Amino acid sequence: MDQKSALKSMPTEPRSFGFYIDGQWVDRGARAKMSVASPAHDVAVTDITLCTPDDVDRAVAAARKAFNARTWSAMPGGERAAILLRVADIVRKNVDELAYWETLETGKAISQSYGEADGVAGLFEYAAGAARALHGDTFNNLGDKMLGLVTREPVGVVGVITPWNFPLIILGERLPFILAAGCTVVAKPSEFTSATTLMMADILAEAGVPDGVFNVVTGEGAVVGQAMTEHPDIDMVSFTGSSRVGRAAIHAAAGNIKKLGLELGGKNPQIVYADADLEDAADGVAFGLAFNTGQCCVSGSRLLVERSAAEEFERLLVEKLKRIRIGDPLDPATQVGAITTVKQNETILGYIETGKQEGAKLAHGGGPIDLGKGRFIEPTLFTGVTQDMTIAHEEIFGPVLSMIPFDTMEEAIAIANAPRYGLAASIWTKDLDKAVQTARRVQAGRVWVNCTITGGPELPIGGFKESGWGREAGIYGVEEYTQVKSTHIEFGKRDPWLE
Ligand code: TXE
Repeated sequence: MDQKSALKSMPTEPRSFGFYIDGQWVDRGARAKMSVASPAHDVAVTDITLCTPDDVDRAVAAARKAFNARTWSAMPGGERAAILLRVADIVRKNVDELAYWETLETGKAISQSYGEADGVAGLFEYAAGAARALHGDTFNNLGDKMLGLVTREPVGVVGVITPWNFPLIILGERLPFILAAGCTVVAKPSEFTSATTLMMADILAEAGVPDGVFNVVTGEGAVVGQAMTEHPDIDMVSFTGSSRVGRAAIHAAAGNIKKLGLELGGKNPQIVYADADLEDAADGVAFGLAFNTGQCCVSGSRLLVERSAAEEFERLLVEKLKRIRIGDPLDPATQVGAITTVKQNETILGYIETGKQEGAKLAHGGGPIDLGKGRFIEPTLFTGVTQDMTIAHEEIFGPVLSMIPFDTMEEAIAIANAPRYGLAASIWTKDLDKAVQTARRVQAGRVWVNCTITGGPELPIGGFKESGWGREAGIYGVEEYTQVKSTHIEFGKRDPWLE
């Protein structure tokens, strides 16, 4: 039995982490700590330091010192690329450890954690190429006397605030690109899932990332995250999380007019036309709903089905939902694990109650699953959902799907675009016209046709409307962490202004 197929045991005692500033692990000292329990086992697995605003100051000072020293920002792209490739290599060597701790803290299926750790290696490899490819522009059309240069410079010190649903991969979609651009970083993972971000500090150091380039502070959002979004010496914050905190970050960033990247909520439609391969579509919709227990910003949480196929599709989907393997996330056969936080568990069950009270019909699921320990929720399908119902437009962030029938493409697009969010959309049809026309008109940063929640580092990530600002990954993702400078160079004798 290889490591991937063995059911790993629980740690015998919680793993204690300090935090990481200027290439040094900082002891917890007198600071308070927080114990994190595995959502699937109710066993304490990690101890996290609750950093203070002073710790944030020290981390920012280290990142600023490293940025100003220019050891990283002025390093040739090729050399930065070599280091980022080494990071990818070391991530691959540590994939077992990373996947294990990711699953212990988030409750997600270990097979998924392996995929995500491997994905992070791929993101570093792609960003290594981008570090070499990043370039500006030249204007040679300004006449013989003038040459125009457009250069890109790293934006400076970047704060990265990440949520608990994908601690490793969300960091992986940002950090390699920020480093490729030549910036330095202060990262703050969610207080519920800090382990893998802290583990990345050792991996980056081993790969040769200079001290001070990557720093990690841990602790509560309202203290540590808030201190970062307000900090006068952080040039840009990349925030991924709730729209509520995203909005607060916009206000906090006003102090020094810092640049913001925001990836916020979603209420993503799965649009199924009657001519789709309904078996494939049902499988994809089940995956889009249940992947990461629906705690996913791009979850397909609304099902828009053409009315003529609605009955047949509901039957196919319910049959698929019954077959999802939910259970101990450390079991390699498990497809869907636990709900990460106590609060999120209550939120999801609350929305299920609201759906029932507002008159939606429960076609499948609708409650917790009792496995004797941990927090698990059945994949849940509501039919008879109308646009005015809460479950039709609010982000639930759990395995709850609202089915809404439509008659025409116009109507499907109108329903798809109704919520205030615009993160992702999936379209299922064999008709090229419908696929492309719908894809062009749906308001979403990511569109999938006959697939869902897939992709690689090449394509950018981000949202329309209240789903956020800016783009991560792809070449756009590196450019996001640069600022553009225009330089005019005049040749020869100046035409005098004064006679
Ligand atoms: O997110 P928070 P929560 C949505 C989802 C979920 C809801 C609440 O709907 O039910 O948000 O989740 C840090 N200044 N998403 O409350 O609080 C916090 O420590 C700066 C969507 O857990 O937004 C963590 O590191 N930072 C989403 C991060 O922000 C602050 C992912 C996210 O936590 C802060 C997660 C503050 N004042 C939740 N307060 C997605 N789109 O992927 C907290 N934080």
